[in-house]
Amino acid sequence: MQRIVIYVMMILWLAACSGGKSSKSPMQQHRGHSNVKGGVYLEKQHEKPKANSAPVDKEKFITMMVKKHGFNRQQLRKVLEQTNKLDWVIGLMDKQAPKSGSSNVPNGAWIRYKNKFITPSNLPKGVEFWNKYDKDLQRAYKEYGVPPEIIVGIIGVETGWGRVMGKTKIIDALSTLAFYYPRRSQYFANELEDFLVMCRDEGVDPFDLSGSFAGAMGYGQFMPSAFRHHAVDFNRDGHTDLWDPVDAIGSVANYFKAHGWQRNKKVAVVADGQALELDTGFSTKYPVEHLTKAGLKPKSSIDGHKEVSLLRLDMGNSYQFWYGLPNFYVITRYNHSTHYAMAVWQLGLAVRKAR
Ligand SMILES: [Ca+2]
Repeated sequence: MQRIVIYVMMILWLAACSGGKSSKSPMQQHRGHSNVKGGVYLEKQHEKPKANSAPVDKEKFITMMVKKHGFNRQQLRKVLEQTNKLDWVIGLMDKQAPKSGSSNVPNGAWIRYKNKFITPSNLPKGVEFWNKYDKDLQRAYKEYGVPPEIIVGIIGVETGWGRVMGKTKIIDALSTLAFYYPRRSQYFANELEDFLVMCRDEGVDPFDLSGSFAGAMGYGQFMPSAFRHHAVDFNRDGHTDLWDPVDAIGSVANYFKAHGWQRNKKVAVVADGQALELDTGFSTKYPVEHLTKAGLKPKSSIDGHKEVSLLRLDMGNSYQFWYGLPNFYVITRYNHSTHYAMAVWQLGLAVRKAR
């Protein structure tokens, strides 16, 4: 995952040495330590695998891990035997069923959502985070093209800049959902797979890591598959650690770049006018002239785009329409929601303004 040539690493490593680090992340505290009964590390074992693996079955999952990743069968079985089935996690998952269609009468849904994040008491916390990690944010902007306000916005919405990173043992959450939640068991079995590989490769006891009830980890709440594909060792200490704010900053930036973020391009542009008859949302696509005919006009340049998505924010007494540009869509790759993406962006801009 590290794509930086050696001399850059050395320069950055030297730069990092002058910085000084305060508290240890869970990964740093627990690296090389095991609290699994019987002293279990997830070591490799060379064993001939069986064919026909089906990860939703625990034994078949273990066989797959042995075959695909060289895990030690006995150790992995022991690890999974020590996990707890969390029925409340299944309950919460069921509550997150897909939402029904939105109403056509404004009731302030966007205002309520936004007010969870963009508040007078929250902004100084964002300013503090930004100031503390400004150098790293600038470096992420330089390397990945993703500006500080987007990274600050994501980490702010996800965890309040590291204040709320989740207290559920990730291995309990993921094994519960992988083996006891039929609706999405394959998805979570894949996440459990990536989680166990991460723990082994990073030398961390899987029972030492906590996160969200769905298994999201660290400052940016990466799922294990996002760790595997997009996490980077941004402070160049040889470990990729989502509980380290600097690694999290680089990882979020890398995630955005991989999903098509365009450097120095706009995110969305607010419009004059109303178009209540049109479908809205981050995945809609309209030729710009179609929206003009419908009565909308962007309040500033839309960077020459011929097609945009149409976003609608419920302001309480009325709707506000926005032209969504490709970078807005990229934010929704983190969480598939117009409200989410708009809150990330606007929170980041509000923190920038408050600095
Ligand atoms: Ca690191």
